[in-house]
Amino acid sequence: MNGAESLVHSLLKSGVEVCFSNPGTSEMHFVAALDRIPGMRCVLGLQENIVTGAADGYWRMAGKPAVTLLHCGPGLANGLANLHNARRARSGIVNCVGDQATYHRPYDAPLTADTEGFARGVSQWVRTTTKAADVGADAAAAVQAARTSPGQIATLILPSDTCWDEGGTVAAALPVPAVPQADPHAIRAAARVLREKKNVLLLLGGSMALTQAAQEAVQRIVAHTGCDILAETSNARFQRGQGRMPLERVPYPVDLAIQRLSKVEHLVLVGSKAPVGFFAYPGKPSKHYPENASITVACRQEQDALAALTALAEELGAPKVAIGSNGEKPEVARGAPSPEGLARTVAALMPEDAIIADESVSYGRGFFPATHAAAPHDWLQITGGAIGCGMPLATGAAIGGGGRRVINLQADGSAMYTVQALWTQAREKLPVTTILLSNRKYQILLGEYQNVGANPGRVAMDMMDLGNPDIAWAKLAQSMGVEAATATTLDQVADLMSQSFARPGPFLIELVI
Ligand SMILES: Cc1ncc(C[n+]2csc(CCOP(=O)(O)OP(=O)(O)O)c2C)c(N)n1
Repeated sequence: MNGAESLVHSLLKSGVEVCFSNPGTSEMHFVAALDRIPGMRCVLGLQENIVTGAADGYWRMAGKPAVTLLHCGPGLANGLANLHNARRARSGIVNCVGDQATYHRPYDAPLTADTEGFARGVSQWVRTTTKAADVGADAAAAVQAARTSPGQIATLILPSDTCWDEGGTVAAALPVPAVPQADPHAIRAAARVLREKKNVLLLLGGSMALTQAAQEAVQRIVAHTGCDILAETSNARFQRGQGRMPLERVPYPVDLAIQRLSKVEHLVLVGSKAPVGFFAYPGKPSKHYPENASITVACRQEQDALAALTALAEELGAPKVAIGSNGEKPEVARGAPSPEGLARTVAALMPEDAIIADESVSYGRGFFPATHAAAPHDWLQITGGAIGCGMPLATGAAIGGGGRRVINLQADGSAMYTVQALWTQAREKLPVTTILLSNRKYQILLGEYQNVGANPGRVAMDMMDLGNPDIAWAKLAQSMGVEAATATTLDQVADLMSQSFARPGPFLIELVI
């Protein structure tokens, strides 16, 4: 057995079943092993940022890591932005990066790079294997690292001779470390604040704190103490809709965030961080909560948020209460597109258990209020601010979601970073409906420009304009095998959404806004 075969067998033994890949020469033995050994679903992405973003989406829905197959330092580097987003989402991913053979590295051939250096900035675990006999054990260690709570990026660099040399040894799965529990003292301290103080904000972050089960405990705490409640601005996976709390998030715009948090005297954090601005702005504070607010960490990000929230509810003596109805499901909106109208239409039509992949950027700021009463669904956001995440995320979420419909709410500028993901959706026949928000500009940057106190002139305007030429979205999608149509009204979007939900494969609706 060669090293590459031991790699595939060991990954399978550790429960890894999907490989998102963009291979090169140094990975040919890995590719050959995947060809010979059944059991791994191999999905080709046409740029590495598709591969890494899809692995992120897969983890968020499947709760287990996929493996990525990447080519040398530059291939990994192409995937870094979405690995950055994945790290912020606390997703578990195993990256396998093929690299120069050990004995070839000293010759400094063109693709030789500081692969470990590239990996380190986004990975909690990095290892370069040096011989075939270690490949299996290193792969098992990488999976173990990826599965360590809350989810980690593990990058295994494989010089090509470690893959083609004989002597590969299959490794058994290593135990997944138990999710650490919150400190009982921290729970008691948080209970004291919630019981004794006023103007307390319970701030939730991370997928574990936003599951329906966690929200059931949150509902008890809120009903019993009357505390304020919010989720972080960006969340990896948020269970929403009927049966879940109508939770809002810390607003993104700095002034709105400061205003929303202005009365907070005590912050209790569960899987979250005290809110700060995405950026600094001249004359505005970095921290968006009052300077003298106290901070109590009830549960750290890697700790078991469900157990912590349940323990907190018990410590408070909060009786069990049901999560109430979120009201009537909205009706489909008609006429000219508006953010609220689109949100209502999506809420009206989304099938039960849909997955929303949200990279709607400026248009989607207010999508939450109008979608609380939708059918139960999962909402995935871009977590690290590196745009180009939505389409790959939707792709991976569709594979991890086991047939559930994915609705990708997708801003046009961000889409153009990773538009090739559509091709993967077509090839894999994935149930993804993309609603492409075609405003033909970098709208958010126009606002940001004004925030830093400047007025855009011709040159500045041109740098935020995506017209001239306009992107022909329907043709672009069709060229990659995705059915597509353009809508200019909400009535048309509603019709196209219904049509697409009735079909198995992907569909893109360009909504001109
Ligand atoms: C990787 C990366 N490159 C650049 C940026 C800067 N940036 C933030 S938003 C944005 C434009 C977004 O435009 P679009 O997706 O069309 O959304 P809109 O602002 O129109 O709502 C850019 C370029 C970024 N956040 N991440």
